[in-house]
Amino acid sequence: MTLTSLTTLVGVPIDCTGRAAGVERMPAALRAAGLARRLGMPDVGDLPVTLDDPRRDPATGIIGFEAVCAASAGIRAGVGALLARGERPLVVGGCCTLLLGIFAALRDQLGRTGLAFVDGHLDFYDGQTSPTGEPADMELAILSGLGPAGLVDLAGPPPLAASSDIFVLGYRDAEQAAQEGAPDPSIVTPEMHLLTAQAVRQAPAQVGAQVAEKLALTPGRYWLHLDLDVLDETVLPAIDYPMPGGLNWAELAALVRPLAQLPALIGLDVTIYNPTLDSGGQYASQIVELLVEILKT
Ligand SMILES: [Mn+2]
Repeated sequence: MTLTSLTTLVGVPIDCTGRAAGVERMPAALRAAGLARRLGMPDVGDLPVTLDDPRRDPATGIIGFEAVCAASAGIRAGVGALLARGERPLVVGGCCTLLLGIFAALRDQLGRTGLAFVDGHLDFYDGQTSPTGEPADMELAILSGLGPAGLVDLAGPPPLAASSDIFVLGYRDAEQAAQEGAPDPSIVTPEMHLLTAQAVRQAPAQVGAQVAEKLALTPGRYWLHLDLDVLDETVLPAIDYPMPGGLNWAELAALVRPLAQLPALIGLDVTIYNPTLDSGGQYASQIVELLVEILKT
């Protein structure tokens, strides 16, 4: 008997600064906080991928571009093998870069798949406008077909995900991204569904339920991305790019639980918690409790 809506835990210990600055330790930290045991879920360990080249590639503007391509191929293969045997993975990052390999695997194994993208940031920079060059600034754009060859065409002709199948929930950096010259998804990909943190916070449970129902209808299956920086900096300070104006824990659980419960959910990734900023492990425990709360059936 299944006690959760997902079936297998897998870690992706990557940090796209290429400097092992902390988020690559997230899978180990959540395991130490009892994640697999609390979920009663088998744990297949970490995929053998890493990002260890901190140099920003001049051609693409992306840090460690070749390493990002290699890691994405490894994630595509590892997640693809799980999907091929019917698993519904809980993928613990790492940084948001892992979505590229995941969507390549989804396209290989299942075809068209929707995306509920719960994130404090739009992640729609390109290699030139990103202040950092981190691909975790850019993965939503790359998924949508905007970015360098080698990534946008990872699993065939772009895009990896159709913009009309993507719901972006909880972002609050649109003004900053515009100031820095990032492409604006409301202009570049007008079919994409965009809901700010402010909009989500008005009625998180209703938003989550409505998005889940829409994606379950079309395209009929979806992936859930959960970047924990959707939480406010005061309730989760153990992240690298803190921002005010985010959700609290109860609002996030209310938003995500309906999305985590429908049979159309193929898998979930959770990213961006940095254990080196959480010496007592307090936030690791809170993240484990959040995942239990949203995934238990
Ligand atoms: Mn993100």
